[in-house]
Amino acid sequence: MKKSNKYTVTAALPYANGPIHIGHLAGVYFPADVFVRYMRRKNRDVIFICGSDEHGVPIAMQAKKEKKTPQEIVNKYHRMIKDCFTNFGIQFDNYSRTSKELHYEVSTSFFKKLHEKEKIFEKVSEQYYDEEAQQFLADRYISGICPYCKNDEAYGDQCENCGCSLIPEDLIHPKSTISGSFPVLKKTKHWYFPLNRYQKFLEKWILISHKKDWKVNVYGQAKSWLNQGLKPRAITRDLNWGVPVPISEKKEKVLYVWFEAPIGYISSTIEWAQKKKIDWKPYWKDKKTKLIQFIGKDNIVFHCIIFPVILKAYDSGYILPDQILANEFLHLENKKISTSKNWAVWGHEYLEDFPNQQDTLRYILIANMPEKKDNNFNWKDFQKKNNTELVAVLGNFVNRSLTLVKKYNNGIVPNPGVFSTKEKNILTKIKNHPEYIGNLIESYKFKESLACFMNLAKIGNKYLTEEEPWKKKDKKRVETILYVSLQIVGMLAQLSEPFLPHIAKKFLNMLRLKPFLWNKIKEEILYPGHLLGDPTFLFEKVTNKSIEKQLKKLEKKSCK
Ligand code: B3M
Ligand code: ZN
Repeated sequence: MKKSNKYTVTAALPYANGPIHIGHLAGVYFPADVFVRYMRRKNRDVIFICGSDEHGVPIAMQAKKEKKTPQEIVNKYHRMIKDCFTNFGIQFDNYSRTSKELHYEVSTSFFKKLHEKEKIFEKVSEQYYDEEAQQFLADRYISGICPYCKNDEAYGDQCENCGCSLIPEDLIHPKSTISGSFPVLKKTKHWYFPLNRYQKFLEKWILISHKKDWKVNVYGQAKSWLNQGLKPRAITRDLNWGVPVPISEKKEKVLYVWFEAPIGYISSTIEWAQKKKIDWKPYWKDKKTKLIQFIGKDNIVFHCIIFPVILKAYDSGYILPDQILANEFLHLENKKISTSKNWAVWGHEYLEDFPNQQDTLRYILIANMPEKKDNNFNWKDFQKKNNTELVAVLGNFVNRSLTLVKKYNNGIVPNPGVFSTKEKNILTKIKNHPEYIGNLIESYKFKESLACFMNLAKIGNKYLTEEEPWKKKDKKRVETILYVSLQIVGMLAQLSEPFLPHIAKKFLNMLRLKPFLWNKIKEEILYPGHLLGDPTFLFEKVTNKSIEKQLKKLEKKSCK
C-alpha cells in the first residue's frame, strides 16, 4: 500500500465548562495521542490539532451555575484542561481556543460564503421564549415530562432517563429552567442548512466508500441518520454567548456551536501554521492528506454528517475525514460517569493524588479502552494491573536484567555465545514486534497493540525466570542469557513511547539509548560493549491505602 504523505489528526475540542475526566481520556485523547506518537516515530508528516470549545449552551449553563460570566468560565477551564493534557503527555501540535479572533474570522467567513452562495436559507419559526428572563430558550433550558417514559426531568433535546432524543415541542408541561416559568412560543428568524440536499452525496460517501473501513459504531450511527432522511437544521441560535452571526442586524444571534466548533479544527491548524510560518492548506486541502478525527460517541453525527457537509458546501477543495473514530463509554465502578452528578475521576485530581504516575493511568485506560463495547474502570483493577503487570512484570524484568548485567558484566552489554533454539525463537519473535504493534496501531486497535507490547515483557520475564542465569556456572551461558534479555529490554524501551511516554524517557535514559525511528527498531538494539546506566525502578506499587482513599472519595461524591 502506498502511504500518503500528510496526516491531519484532530481530537474533539473539549467544552471549557468543566475538567477532563477518565472517560474523555480513555475515549478520545489517549488513543489519539498513542496514534500520533507512533506516527511521529514513523517519521510521517503528522499534525495533532485540538483546542477548547468555548461557546454554546453548556458554557452558558455552567456560568449560571457557578455565578460567573461565560468568559470567566472558559478562562478557568481552558487553563485546567490544557494543563491536564500537558501533564498526561498528550502532545498536541496546537491547542487553541474557539474564542480567539482568528477562529471568529474563519468561522464567520464560512458562514458568509455559504450565505453568499445561497447554500443556506432563512426561516422564521416559533420557539420557546422565557418572558421573565427575556430570552429565547435553548433546548437544554427547557425541561418537562418525557412523552415516552414520563420522566418529569426530561430536557428539550433529550430524555436522560430513556435516552430518546427530543425537540422542545415534544415535552409535556414545558418549563424554563432559568426562571421556572412556563415559556411561550414566539417568532424568531434563523439560518438553516438544508442537510437534505446532501443526502445522496452522504449516502455515496459513507454507505458506499466507508462501509468497510469505518468502525461499526460510527458507521452504524451515520447510517441510521441517513435512513431516517436528513432534514434542514438551524445553524444559528438566539444566545448572547458565541460567534455573532455576521449578517444579522439583531444582536444576540450567534452561530450554532456545532456549526463553528468543527471549523475550530481548521482555525487551530491555521494558528499553528502561522506560528511555524508555513502553509496550512496542504493539511486540509491536499487530496493525499488523510484527515483522522478522534471523537466521543455522542459527537458522531456532527463529524460524519454536519461537518463533512459544511466542507463540501463551502466547496474550496477541503478533504473529507478519512477516519472518524469513536469509542463506546467508560463507566466508573459500574456506574455511568456523570459530570453533573460528580461521578468521575478527574484528570487533575488524579495527577495530584498519583504524582509521576501519569503513565499508569495511560496504561490502565488504554488496556480498558471501550473500543467495541462499554467498559468499566474500577480502582481495585487499577491497583491490580499496576502492581501485577507494570511493577511485577515489566518493571521487574527490566530491573532484574539490568541488575544482573551490572553484577556479572559491570553494566556492559555482553557478547553472546551460541543461542539455543528457544533463544533463536525469542530473537525472531521480538524482531517482528515493531511491525506487529505498528500495524495494530495503524488499524486503530489500541488495546491489542498495548497487549502485544506487554506480551513482550511477559516473554522476557518468563525467559529470565526459567533460565536462572544466577545459578549458571558457565560464564558464556550467563552472558548469552543476559544478552538475549537485554535485547527484549531494549525493544521494550523503544516501543514503550506511544503508550508510556514519561516512562519511555526514563527507560531509554537508563539504557543510555536514544529513541529510534520506528522502522529502525531492529533485532539488535543493545550492542555488545554498550555501557548501560544504573538500574532504577520504572514503576511504583499502588498501595491499599491510596486505593481506599480513592474509594472513600467516591463514596463521598455519591452521598452528595
Ligand atoms: N465540545 C462536545 C464534547 O466535548 C464538543 C466537541 C466539539 S468537537 C468539534 O463532548
Ligand atoms: Zn424518557
